[in-house]
Amino acid sequence: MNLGKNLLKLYFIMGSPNCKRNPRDVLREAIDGGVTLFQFREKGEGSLTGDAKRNFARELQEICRDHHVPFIVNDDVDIALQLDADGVHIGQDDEAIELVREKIGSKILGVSAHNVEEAAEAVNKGADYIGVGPMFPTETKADAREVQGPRIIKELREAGILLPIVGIGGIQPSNASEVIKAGAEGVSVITAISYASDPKQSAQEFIDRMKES
Ligand code: 3NM
Repeated sequence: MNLGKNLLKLYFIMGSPNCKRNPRDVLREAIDGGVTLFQFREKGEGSLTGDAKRNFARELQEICRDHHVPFIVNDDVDIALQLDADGVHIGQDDEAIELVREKIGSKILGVSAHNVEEAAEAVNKGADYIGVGPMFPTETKADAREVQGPRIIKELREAGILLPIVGIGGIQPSNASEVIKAGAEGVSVITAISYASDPKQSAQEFIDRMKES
């Protein structure tokens, strides 16, 4: 799928463990503030499984639909297909890229990549965008790799990787423009929005700060 120019700009990721308030309200408010794409990522302590996970995903999908925000599922290709989600995001340890592409057809496919080799493989195997991180220190992903900084995005661009890129990990309104300046189309954010006392205001601040870059 050809991603629209600004679709990746403010890519919000969230699951129930990332919220201190009702996740449905958090998502609605974040979308009101300008989130352009949403990823359902139900991982970590206390995360839902089975039917509860699927039903929760469906509720969040409906909120996205009502606001015309694409809904992407992290890792779980089965749920993505069952719900007819707009896409799937996979990491390096998940199912093979080409297999997922075969299963999801023309839906959006995102792949996490950490270096030129992984990025080139994602390009060759049909990813629509790559997620690159961690940009900055993060406590949200227990097994996050060493901080790479926005410099890695510049390196990928210099190596000829043309696919859309989103940076991830520790991104705040104050450092988002560094990620864009390095060559990314957008930023992926969990806690800077999901834990914000005012998710709408946080999302708006991201959008405003990135206009400056
Ligand atoms: N992936 P926050 S870092 C889900 O480096 C995820 O690939 C990362 O959460 C990677 O915005 C990360 O709260 C967590 O730092 C991002």
